[in-house]
Amino acid sequence: MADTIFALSSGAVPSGVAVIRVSGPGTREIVEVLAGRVPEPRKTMLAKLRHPDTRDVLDEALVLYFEGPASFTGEDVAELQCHGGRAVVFGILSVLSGFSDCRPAEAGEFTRRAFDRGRMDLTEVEGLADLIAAETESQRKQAIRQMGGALGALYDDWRKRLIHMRAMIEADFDFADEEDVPGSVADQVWSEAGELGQEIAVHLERSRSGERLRSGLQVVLMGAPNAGKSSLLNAIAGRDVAIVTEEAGTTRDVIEVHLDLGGYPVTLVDTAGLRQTDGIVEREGIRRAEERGRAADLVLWAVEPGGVEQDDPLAGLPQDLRETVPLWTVRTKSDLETLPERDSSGTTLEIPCSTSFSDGMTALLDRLRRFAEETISVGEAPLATRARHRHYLRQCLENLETAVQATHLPAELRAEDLRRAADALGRITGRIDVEDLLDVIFRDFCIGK
Ligand SMILES: Nc1nc2c(ncn2[C@@H]2O[C@H](COP(=O)(O)OP(=O)(O)OP(=O)(O)O)[C@@H](O)[C@H]2O)c(=O)[nH]1
Ligand SMILES: [Mg+2]
Repeated sequence: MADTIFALSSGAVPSGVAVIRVSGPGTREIVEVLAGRVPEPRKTMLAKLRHPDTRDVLDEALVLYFEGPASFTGEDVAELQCHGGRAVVFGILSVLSGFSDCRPAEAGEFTRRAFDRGRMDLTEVEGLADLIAAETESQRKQAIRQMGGALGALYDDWRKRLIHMRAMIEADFDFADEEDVPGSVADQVWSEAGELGQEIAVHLERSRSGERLRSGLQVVLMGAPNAGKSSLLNAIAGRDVAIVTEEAGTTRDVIEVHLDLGGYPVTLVDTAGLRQTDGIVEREGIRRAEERGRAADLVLWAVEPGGVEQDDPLAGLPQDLRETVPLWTVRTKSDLETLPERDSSGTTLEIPCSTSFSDGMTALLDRLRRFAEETISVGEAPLATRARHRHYLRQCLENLETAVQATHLPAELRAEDLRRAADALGRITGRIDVEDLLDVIFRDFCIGK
């Protein structure tokens, strides 16, 4: 029999109210001993919680009881909503450890039990983790939809279609000798398989948006030393995050701030100025700067007045980065010079900007917000949100395409590829052997969830 587990499920104490959650076969008895009786399921009861031996009053609390399987974990669950004082909470937790087969929960263990009992599939579990981690409105929306099962339902539907197709193909080759089974059944199935492949390909194409929304857009400030990158970061963050001096080569570490731009999550990254140098620390800073730049969704290339030769405003930026990452040139310190009208035939968007005037800053932030919106806006359709999803979607699609294209192969082999495609989807929702994955997924949770 499983242990009964318990944990403080609300945030750090002291707090006004603290919620202690208990789940497992011993829950009923524990509530009875502590509160005197077990409330009707799902009805709140105000009760004095007493020490099992001394009968001392530990606290007066609201007690909720959920009878399994109609509970979060699928087991009997109780929630003790007590006062959030340190001594109250730790007193109750220590009394709970005294019950036999009752122990503190591990991180994510309540949710793990919900998954093991089929109350949630893996995408819903991940949605819940994302909801707890969500920092902006759009992240919250995406997480809540995924936690509600929209993504899992989509994959289940595709999986069922694949299983059905496979059954049709197998039926077709079982009866292939009989005259009155028209060969067009198979043709029909393969054309449906082709259509499903298209749907999955489109979904896969859009999965980057879902992932970016989950993790935030990476916008990296790069440029020559002293170009004004750190000043820009500080001005945008509205606080003094990075050190600013007139000395070239001030910043060496990579510095991040998390921004909420109109509900969209953006991580703005400040980096070391790029130049040839013998300093080991600075060289490492530059290496890291370029590495972050390569992984960026957008590079803001900072150029100060007279900072670079006019014929190549991007001088100093590695060639591969110029070609692969979207890039805007930010003309910093625009207060120091009246900028000449620029030829708009230039390849990058140019934004004049000064941390001494708010005008350019507002325009820059506005453009960033629009960029975020265009890159990661959430439509109505559920999006894949993790590299894990993308991995199995790709696997599914490859198998499906192999099945559809292998017209020269016997139907048995093609049906086998359909099975593999369906299995790949089953791994996303956790319907199929994912044991090795589970620890990784649940480890991300906090204790008490
Ligand atoms: N006038 C004016 N000076 C600025 C502006 N932004 C930055 N500066 C000055 O430019 C100098 C360098 O600024 P930083 O923000 O440290 O430049 P950086 O690009 O981070 O430099 P490194 O970290 O050395 O690569 C400092 O003396 C700032 O005060 C601006 O908008 N107007
Ligand atoms: Mg700096």
